[in-house]
Amino acid sequence: PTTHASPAVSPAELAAHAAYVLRANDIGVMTTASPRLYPHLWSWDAAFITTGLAKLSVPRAIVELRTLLAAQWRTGMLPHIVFGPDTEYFPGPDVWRCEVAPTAPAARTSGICQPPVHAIAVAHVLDAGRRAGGADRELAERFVVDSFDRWLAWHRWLAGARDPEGRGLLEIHHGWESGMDNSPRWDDAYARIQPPQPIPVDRRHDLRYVKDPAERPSDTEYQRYLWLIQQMREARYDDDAVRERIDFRMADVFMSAIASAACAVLAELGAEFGRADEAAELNELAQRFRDGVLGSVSATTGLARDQNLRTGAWVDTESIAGFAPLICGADQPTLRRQVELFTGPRWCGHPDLRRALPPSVPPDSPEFQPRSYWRGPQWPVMTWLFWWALRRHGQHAVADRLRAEALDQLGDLSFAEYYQPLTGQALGSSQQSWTAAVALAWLV
Ligand code: 2M8
Repeated sequence: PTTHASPAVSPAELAAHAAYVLRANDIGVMTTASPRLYPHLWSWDAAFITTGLAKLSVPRAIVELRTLLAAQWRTGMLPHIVFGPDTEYFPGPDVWRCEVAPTAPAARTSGICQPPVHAIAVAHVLDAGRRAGGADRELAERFVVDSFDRWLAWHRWLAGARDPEGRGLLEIHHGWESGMDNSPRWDDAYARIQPPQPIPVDRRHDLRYVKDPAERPSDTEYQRYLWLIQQMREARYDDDAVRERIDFRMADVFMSAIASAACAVLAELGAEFGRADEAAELNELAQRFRDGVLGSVSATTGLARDQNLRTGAWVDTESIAGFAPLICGADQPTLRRQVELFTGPRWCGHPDLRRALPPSVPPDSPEFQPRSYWRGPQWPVMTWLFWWALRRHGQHAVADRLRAEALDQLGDLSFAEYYQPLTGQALGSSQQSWTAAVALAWLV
């Protein structure tokens, strides 16, 4: 197959282009996830975007997080989408109709959440503020103090509403909550869902902007996505009622690992800013989620697993989520085995890969589809998250290699949403904000 080489661009040039993308996608108090495909603020995108923005302007980075916080639900939930002034997108506010929920905020939002990477972004803002010094430092420190209780409420909501029995694994009620919408991780659970009546999907907005439908989820998948929204809406987005009646209840191991890491980071901030009790509580949560993740690891494959809470079955489908222990940290033997697998010939070291970066599904897996979204492509934002976590757990050599390969991938200057892993072709949306943001986070 043709491989797509990146022209040699200097780090300064790459950073300048990335900054341009973020500025171009800035519509005032939010940075759209991408210019046309995703013209609103997405929760975990906003966090990654903030780590990049912090390198350009600490005040602007804080604005991004404040916009998200202003849309926090009264329960503590941070919604997965905060809609901007332009309503073009499907499903938009008219489908979610969150006003049926007494706990919804004044802002127009979706009624589900996404992985809680935000505390990691807050730490990056603080770090950038301190590096810059002066007014930026003051602003960043004040932001941590002012917003601490909001992040705490978010983490407490996750623990209470999504892990009520304290098992250490967070449950999700929609594949969109995982951020890995059509990952084969969810295939079996979705296959069991039969909407009682046909649901029209003729308003699909994504297919107007991604030309090859094979790069996006199918209509059948969208029908199930919409059916779940309908179930949540009928339960008025009440956490207990949704948990009882929703057809999709999955313990998401990757989200749990992110929650563990984020609780640990927020605990560090709490300890530093005089919130010792809350820091202790957060450290306990970090440990609880880490235990949950490590308890899911298959002795046979060495990969962490999701669990279907409707059937009790563990999901053995291979995906990048299997490396959740690298995100939350693990005991030495587990960490060693995970690093070996991650860098080995089925994953980053697969001989057919254009670049040694983690594919969302490994090429030898029967579910692998190299052009389809979360079913195979490489995602620069995921590479960044693994890079950040690997460094945190002392795996500097592996992290350095990821960074070098990823910067080479980004040298095509398309800032693609995802890349075909065998050829290196840019896919999905171009000018994707979180892709530009991680370039800045790496370079500046
Ligand atoms: C993708 O998800 C949205 C739905 O939330 C979509 O396909 O319309 C996912 O990649 C998700 O992780 C991401 O946050 C979002 C915006 O980049 O796009």
